[in-house]
Amino acid sequence: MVKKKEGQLAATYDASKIKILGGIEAVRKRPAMYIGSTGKSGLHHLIYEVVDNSIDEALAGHCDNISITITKENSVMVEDDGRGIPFDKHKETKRPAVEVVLTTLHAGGKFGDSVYKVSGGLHGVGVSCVNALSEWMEAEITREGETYFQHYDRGKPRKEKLGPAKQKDKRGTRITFKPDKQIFTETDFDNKTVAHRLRELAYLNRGVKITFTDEREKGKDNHTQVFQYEGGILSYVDHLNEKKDRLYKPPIYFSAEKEHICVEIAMQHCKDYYDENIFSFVNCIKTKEGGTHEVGFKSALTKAINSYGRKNNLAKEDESLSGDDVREGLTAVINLRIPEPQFEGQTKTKLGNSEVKGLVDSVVIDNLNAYLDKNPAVAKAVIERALMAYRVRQAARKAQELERKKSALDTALLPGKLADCSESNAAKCELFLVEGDSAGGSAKQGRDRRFQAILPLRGKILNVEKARIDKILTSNEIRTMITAIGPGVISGLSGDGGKEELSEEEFFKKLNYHKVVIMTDADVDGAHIRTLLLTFFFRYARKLIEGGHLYIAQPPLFLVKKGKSQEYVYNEKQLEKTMKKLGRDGAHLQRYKGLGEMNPGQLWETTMNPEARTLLQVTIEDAEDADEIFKILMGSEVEPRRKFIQENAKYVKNLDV
Ligand code: 0RA
Repeated sequence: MVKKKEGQLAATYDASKIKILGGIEAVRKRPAMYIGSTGKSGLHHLIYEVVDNSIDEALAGHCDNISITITKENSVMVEDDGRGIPFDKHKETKRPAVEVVLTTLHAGGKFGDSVYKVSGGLHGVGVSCVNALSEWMEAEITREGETYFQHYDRGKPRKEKLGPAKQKDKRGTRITFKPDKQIFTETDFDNKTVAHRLRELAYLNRGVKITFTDEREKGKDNHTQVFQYEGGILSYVDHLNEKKDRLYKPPIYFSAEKEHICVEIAMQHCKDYYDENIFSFVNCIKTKEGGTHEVGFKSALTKAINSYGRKNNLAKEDESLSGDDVREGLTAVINLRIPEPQFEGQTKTKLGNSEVKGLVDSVVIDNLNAYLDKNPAVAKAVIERALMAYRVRQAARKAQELERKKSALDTALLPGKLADCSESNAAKCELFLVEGDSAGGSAKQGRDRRFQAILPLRGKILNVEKARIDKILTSNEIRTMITAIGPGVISGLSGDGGKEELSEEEFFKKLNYHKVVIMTDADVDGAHIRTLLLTFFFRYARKLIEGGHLYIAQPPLFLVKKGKSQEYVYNEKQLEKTMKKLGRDGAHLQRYKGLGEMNPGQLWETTMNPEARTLLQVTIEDAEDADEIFKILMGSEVEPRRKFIQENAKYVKNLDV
């Protein structure tokens, strides 16, 4: 018997408890199965999981404030002013309900009374998982004049305390936890990542006040950030388009509820901007891979605009606007709440529910028709903008057809400047995109011609952010490059990176080289060309990046010689080390400014030889962040652009290949 201390409840471990602990062991044994990874993304997932529960309480209308605090020791406190998780005795286990919630697998996912809970997929694994993966967790709940406290070690309840509440009318839930170093390879939270998600949640849940405090950032302006948006996703679109020239203000907004599904959409077209940015969410989860809600939205948008154009004689009978035309320059946020979402796709971020397509389609048609009828000036501007896109696209298509006819005669179709490799298996092949003819020459001589192909690029390629589609297609450098890599990989002529158009499998078949390596000089010009290439691939061949096929070569910055020994050095830090190792006296330092300064042998040895080189693999963090950065890069302000180019690390992570 456990002796019952004053103010403490006895912990009795009956059969059901053993089952519960079994659940926790399962989570600790295979954490990635529950939270995706044990790296940074899994770590952040812990916070989101806990915050989601408070968001649910807010959605149910019982809570207005949520605060999240990261402490100096990287523990996290999430507090809300909701009803408080009940702590009365659970019937079966005779334990406080909150303990059952925090220690039982999957009990957590359904303990709120909100119907919009996520079953499986990314979220909804339950706070019990967070508990299981934390060195410790503490819950403090105040409701009905009482405060209940419980401490857990690695998911196991240790001590608890029940007493009168300090403040009479106070209520709410506070969960504090410290991620377990035994589980996570990374335990430092990233301020920006967390802030980004919390801001997103605040946009998606109109009015909720989310206060984010990072105690590690004392004295800095991001120490405390408050996110609260009375306009919800309308404010979100406003924010996304902040720096752009808008076609109309404010954004178009509408919402509807049908068959327990809530649809909310905000959208706005921009003038001098040719891409489309559609961000969709289902139960606060970003559906990066799109799905039936996006399909419904897109088809309705095309229909509504075409029918308005015809009805009002704004477009000719034979001018049928395509989806790409009506979405050019569009920013839209789609926010869906649905009782039983089905998530599909590689990253489980594609909505699969088939009934949603027609539902969203009809909501958009009805609301957009009404909006356009009421706002003829906006309607006219939207149609004219789409017509312009239509005409440009027609012209581009014609140019492309002509081109195709011409090149049909030229069977090889390979650009003359390409020095191809002999290997025919694309999986083994590498294509180096090299800046300048002289470096291209060295690379051609230095390479292993069995599997390495070289394509020299002259000067700066087109700035794709500002150029229109017809120009992009007719740019020589881009065309040559597309032909070499495989014409079929370019699918994002709508500017969405080809999200819908090609399956993974089809894409692979069309790729002539499974590694495409950007090799530019280690100076500002080189960085600029690299950025231009990244922009191009991001916009028009995003799958190349997503599939991990795009790399950046790392040429050395210095050669240090002393006596008979010599060493290549790739960064300043390494230089420091090398100088220490070899000794400064009599050391000779050669700085490489360009690839052209190296002879073919050196280029092979330092930058191209798979045994010795370091390649940086290009990754996409997030389309929205990327959009932001490209805007800075290509925008008219020079200073932020220069700064970014100098830092230039956002898209690449270090990877030894
Ligand atoms: C179920 C019932 C009730 C509250 C909650 C769940 C609840 C859960 C969480 C998780 C984080 N914050 C929360 N706040 C509340 C209470 C039902 C009632 O009082 O009648």
